[in-house]
Amino acid sequence: MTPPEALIFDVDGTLAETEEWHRRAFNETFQSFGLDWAWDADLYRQLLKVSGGKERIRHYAEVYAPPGSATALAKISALHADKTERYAKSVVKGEVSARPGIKRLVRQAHNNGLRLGVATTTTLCNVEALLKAFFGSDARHLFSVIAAGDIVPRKKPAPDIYLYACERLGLSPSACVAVEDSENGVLSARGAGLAVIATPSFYASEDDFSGATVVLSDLGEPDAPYRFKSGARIGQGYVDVASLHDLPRPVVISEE
Ligand code: XBP
Ligand code: MG
Repeated sequence: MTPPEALIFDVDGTLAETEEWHRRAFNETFQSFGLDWAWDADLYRQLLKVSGGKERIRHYAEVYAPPGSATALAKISALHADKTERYAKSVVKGEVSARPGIKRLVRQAHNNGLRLGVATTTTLCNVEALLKAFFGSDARHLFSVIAAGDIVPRKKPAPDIYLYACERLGLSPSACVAVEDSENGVLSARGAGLAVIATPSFYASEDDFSGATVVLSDLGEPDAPYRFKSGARIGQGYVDVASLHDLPRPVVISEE
């Protein structure tokens, strides 16, 4: 099989279990704005069906209609900016750790000439902070494209962010492999025509991953193998560049 030319990573849940830090930051913001709102883990799992922090606040205010909703709806941008600042501070302090295999695969892929990209719903400065925390000053050289947040009008599960990332890389989606952690992410990548390695995150553990090419507990490490869940066989306990060659990729039917 032809090896892929690029790997495109989702951020939240994929590079790290960031959603717990997002949830805490949302709750701190609500308190500081005088809103008597508290998103516990069960509620947050439901709210994560809506991609994007601003969209999630709006959804909660409109659908759950808790006290203070009208005020919150009028202040979504300010609430979200405050939450973003709080979240980024946690990342900068080094509180968030990379999931197994992420740092190893990113560096190995780059050293082997694969292009690297990011396709995420989260805000750009969150991504920059996380990549800097994980890869230091190398981050800007490792990733050729960072597609984030509001750069496309429709967020995941729409395919737009992956189509945008592939276009910026100058590659066909069939030449790229996505790494994702959630059903919305898999639907987005698959809808754009990429093969998908899914590593379900804590909050997405009950999601439907049937659209993924392979589902693994994580990317694995040589001394800490992944648990295989379903789909194509890839690697011997950990995903590396050589094992990507075996990953089945969607067939492109060209229009004559
Ligand atoms: C996951 C999301 C994000 C984060 C919060 O993004 O839906 O909205 O929960 O980020 P992905 P913002 O898995 O695509 O990385 O508040 O910055 O939107
Ligand atoms: Mg994700």
